[in-house]
Amino acid sequence: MLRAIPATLMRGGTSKGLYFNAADLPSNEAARNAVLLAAMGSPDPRQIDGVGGAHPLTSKIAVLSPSDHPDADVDYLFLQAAVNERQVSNSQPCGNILAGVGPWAVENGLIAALQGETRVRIRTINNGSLAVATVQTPGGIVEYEGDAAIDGVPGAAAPVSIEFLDIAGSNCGSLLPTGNIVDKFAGVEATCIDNGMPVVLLRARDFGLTGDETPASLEANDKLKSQIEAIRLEAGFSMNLGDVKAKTVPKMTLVSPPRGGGALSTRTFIPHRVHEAIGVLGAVSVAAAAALPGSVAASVSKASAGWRRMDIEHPSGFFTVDLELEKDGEAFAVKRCALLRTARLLMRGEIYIPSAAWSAA
Ligand code: NQM
Repeated sequence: MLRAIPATLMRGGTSKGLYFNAADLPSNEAARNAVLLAAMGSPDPRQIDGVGGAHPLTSKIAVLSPSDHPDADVDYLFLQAAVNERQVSNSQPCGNILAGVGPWAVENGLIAALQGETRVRIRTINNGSLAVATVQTPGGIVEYEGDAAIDGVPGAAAPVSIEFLDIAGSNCGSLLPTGNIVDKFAGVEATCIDNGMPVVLLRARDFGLTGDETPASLEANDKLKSQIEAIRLEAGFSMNLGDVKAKTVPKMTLVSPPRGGGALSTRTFIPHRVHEAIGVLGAVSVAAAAALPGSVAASVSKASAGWRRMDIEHPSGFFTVDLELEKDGEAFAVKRCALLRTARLLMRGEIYIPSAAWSAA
């Protein structure tokens, strides 16, 4: 018999996924993953037997619970369900799905709403980092409608502002995990950075590209994809991530000079499909790299360490990051990172899971 589990379908930033209360999922990891794959309809290129949208950006999951951390209200575990493989990965955080966590936490009683705005302190379990999301709560009720617009999402919605605390090195141990501002993999110069997301920055022109190719044309370029994957596998070891073959990090970002007045232009492999925009923490990491003198990103960027706000260009517009770096001896440290997202409640109810998934453990 099908089994019903409470779940919420939400758009978080430019991604979409299911939000669960951890207590409603099996505690055994293998059984939990089987349930989540069944919920999304994976593995299947169309995810026809589930609610996944047949793309990694719409096959995402948030597992939420009250936090026992003194500086957090909510614990957020991000899980990426692969579309075509029987795989659920906790190897990366996700700042887009994070945008829905604050509203979900208020609506599900994990934190009491204040009049006007409610600040929700969130710990991302994947890497232990902390963030504060400010949710609009006029009259003590979450307001999803508003006039904030983000590129990659049609229309406008209520703003969810997010401030990240202490994210530099949260996945790899340090902002520049290889200890170098530039490395060489397979003869190609790269900057490896972790300001919330492990990212390898490569110059588009080093692959014979202009950098304004569409995601579809990059995805159709098999030679490019295998070159980039070879670099990714090598960089994974240098970034303290080990063998990344089955991991969704590091992300691979091709950078080129800005076209529309931003700091630089990007195309990001996440890591096999190409992002239609750019991930949140991906953008924050790219922004930090662009501000670091000598990096691959800085070599094509108009930004400098003094910039406080950076528009990162991506295939569907701009991603604005507020960033403050401070000089720490010869190196730079990240002092502040903040940005604007929106989120939308799409559906709340129960997702029906075949019994075989529950007994998968
Ligand atoms: O970088 C896509 C997304 C993401 C991750 C990915 C994200 C982030 O757009 O914080 O948001 O890079 O897998 O959801």
